[in-house]
This record gives sequence, C-alpha cells and structure tokens, in this order.
Amino acid sequence: MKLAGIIIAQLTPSGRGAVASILVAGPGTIDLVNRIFSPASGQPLGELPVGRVVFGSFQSLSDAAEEVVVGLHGPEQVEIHSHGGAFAAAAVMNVLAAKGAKIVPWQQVAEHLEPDRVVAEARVALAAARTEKTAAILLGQYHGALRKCLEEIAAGIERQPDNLVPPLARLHRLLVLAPLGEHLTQPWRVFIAGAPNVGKSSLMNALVGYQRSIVFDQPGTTRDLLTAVTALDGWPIELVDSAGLRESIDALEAAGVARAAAGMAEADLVLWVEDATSASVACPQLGVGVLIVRNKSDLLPPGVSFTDRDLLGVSALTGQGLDQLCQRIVQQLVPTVPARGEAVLFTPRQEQAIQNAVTALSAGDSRLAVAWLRSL
Ligand SMILES: Nc1nc2c(ncn2[C@@H]2O[C@H](COP(=O)(O)OP(=O)(O)OP(=O)(O)O)[C@@H](O)[C@H]2O)c(=O)[nH]1
Ligand SMILES: [Mg+2]
Repeated sequence: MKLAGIIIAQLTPSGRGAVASILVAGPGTIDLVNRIFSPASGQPLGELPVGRVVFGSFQSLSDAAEEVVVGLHGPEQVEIHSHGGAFAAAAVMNVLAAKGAKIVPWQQVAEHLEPDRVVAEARVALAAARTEKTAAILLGQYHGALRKCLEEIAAGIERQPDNLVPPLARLHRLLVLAPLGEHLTQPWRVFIAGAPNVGKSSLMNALVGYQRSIVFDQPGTTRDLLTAVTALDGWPIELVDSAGLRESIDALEAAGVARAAAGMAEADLVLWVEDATSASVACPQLGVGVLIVRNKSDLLPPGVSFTDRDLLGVSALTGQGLDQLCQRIVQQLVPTVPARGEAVLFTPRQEQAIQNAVTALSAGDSRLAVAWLRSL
C-alpha cells in the first residue's frame, strides 16, 4: 500500500533490550532523516546505495546527539537502530515526529508495507502466538497457505461454475478450522467450577504445576476468579479457578459465587469438579461444553473406579488421572487439527468473508463468491 506521509514505528518490543529498532517509511523519508542524522563518514544518506548500513549521530530534541546505526532498506524506507530501552528510542522517534512524521504501532507498519493483507495479518498474529504449535500454523499462513487455498477455490469456481460441490467442501473445511484459528492468538478459556471444597484450586495448581491458588481444608476459600495460562499438548489454555458455588450469607463469598456463575457461561469449556467420595452435585445448565471431574479419587476404596466414560476420576493430590483429563480437555477444545501446511482462517474478518462466500455460493451466485474470496 502506498503511504501518503512518513510513518515511524518501533519494531522491537518495549522494555529492556540492547538495541531498539525504529522503522521510518514513506515519501521523503531520506530527506527527513538526512536533516537530523550526521553520518560519521560525512556522506549524506541520499548518495548511498540501498542496503548500506551507516553509523552516525542523531540530533535529538534536547540537542544531545544520540549514536545510531541507520540501515537503508529502500528509496523510501530506513531502519534506525538506537540504544535499547524506552528513553533512547523515544528520543529518536520524538524528533522525527516533531518534523512531521507520524508515530504508528508496528502492527500498522506490517499492514502498510505488506502488499498481501492476509500475510500482513499473519505477521501480526505471529507475534501473539504463545506456543510453538500455534506459531507453526500461523507461519504456514504467513508463507501463503491461506492465500494459495483462497486463490485455488476462486479459480476452481471460475473454471467450473456448474460444479460447486468441491469449492463448497473446501470452504466448509476452512470454517471448521476457524474456531481453532481464532485461538492461535487467544488462549482457550477453561473454567474450573463446582461446589466448595471439592478441590478446584488443588486441581488448578496440579494442572499448572505451581501453587497458583490457595488451598485450604475449609469451604469458601477461593473468592475471586484466579487465572493462569498454560499449554496442554502445545495449545495455549487459560485456566480459571473460582469460588465454590453455594448459597452464602457472607456478602464477600456471595460476590465470588456470582462471578463464578457468570464466568462459567463465557468459557470455552467448564471442568465441573465433584468430590468422588460424596454424592454428585448437578452442574448448572450451560451453553458451553462441560467435563465432569470426580476429584479426590485417591480416597476411594481400592477397586472402585468410574465406568461412565463421561466421568473422569482424578486426584489433584496424587496426580492420578490428570493425563487423561488433559487429553480430554484437548479433545474437547481441538476436535480437528489442521494438517501440516493446511490453510487456516485466523481472524474474524477472514471468517466473515468466507461465510459470505458460502452464502453467495449456496445461492448460486458464483461471481459474488469469487469476489468475497478475492476481497481478503
Ligand atoms: N485426598 C485428597 N484431598 C484433596 C484433593 N484435592 C483437594 N484436596 C483437599 O481438599 C481440601 C479443599 O481443597 P481446595 O483445592 O481448597 O478446594 P476448593 O474446591 O478450591 O475449595 P473452595 O475454594 O473453598 O471452594 C484441601 O484440604 C485439599 O488438600 C485430592 O485429590 N485428594
Ligand atoms: Mg478454591
């Protein structure tokens, strides 16, 4: 996309670092940087070929000279590498902004400089991927898996407008994987709920591997919602521990119970924890998936086990059954895994466009379907 003015963005994350990298791009970039950058060699940037890296000093607003390295990326694009940390980078960016350039978030730079919008979105999404597995899928999209798939479907429709079964099947497959695609950058939310004292916090701690929640032998210990992010089989998962559900006259506990009840309905999956040594407590009706977990199964007499496959016997204390529980959580959240290199939709915008293409195709409007596919 052609830029109307000069933009500046910090490419390195904020925080401590040895070097901060700042991108400057747009018409007049070289002239602007020349006005404030003095190369040690004395040769102005405009006289140097693209690809050159130049050391010199940068005149900041406080008139102090910052030492920087400038890389010439193109006729209208340079990268300035200053000392790391927020202060030095801000000094460089502020002087450029004072001369008319616009500071933008790095995500916008990706959109401006990357001609393919899907690839630009993949680049932004990649930075938010928390596991190797999710990053690998997004990397596939960055390298063109989704773009190629969309183009093949569009070309297939144009070639054979009377045979819409194969393109519809491919579009449906994209939509099947779309919920997973959205979780490549956002962990699934797994809510641990149940009656007081059944071992919800103990289960949370056992699953994350450290003492995130307070465990106590009295009911009503956990009040607020407590979260911890972990990965199960390489999929990012946010676990939420909550107050035990019961009628309480204690206003503080009642507030926690209300939060728990509201949070359950917004989760991707609820682990409904019960005490294996006591009678079951029915899980409230929810519009989300529920796994019933019978905790404290270490206290059951030897030989007693759960025959119902929908009940999972575990012990947060001994770790018994936790592997199976993790497997069931993953099966429930990720029922379909993309093949290696397969196209995956990963933003709501992409999913909406594909849904529109399916609607158009189902109504027999193949031209509109192709337009939706190429709009991405
Ligand atoms: N034997 C046994 N005891 C357990 C197990 N899990 C938890 N407990 C005990 O049960 C008691 C309650 O555990 P918590 O994890 O605090 O229970 P909770 O459901 O979070 O309780 P609230 O926050 O009060 O609702 C503690 O004394 C734990 O040590 C288990 O698997 N086996
Ligand atoms: Mg608790």
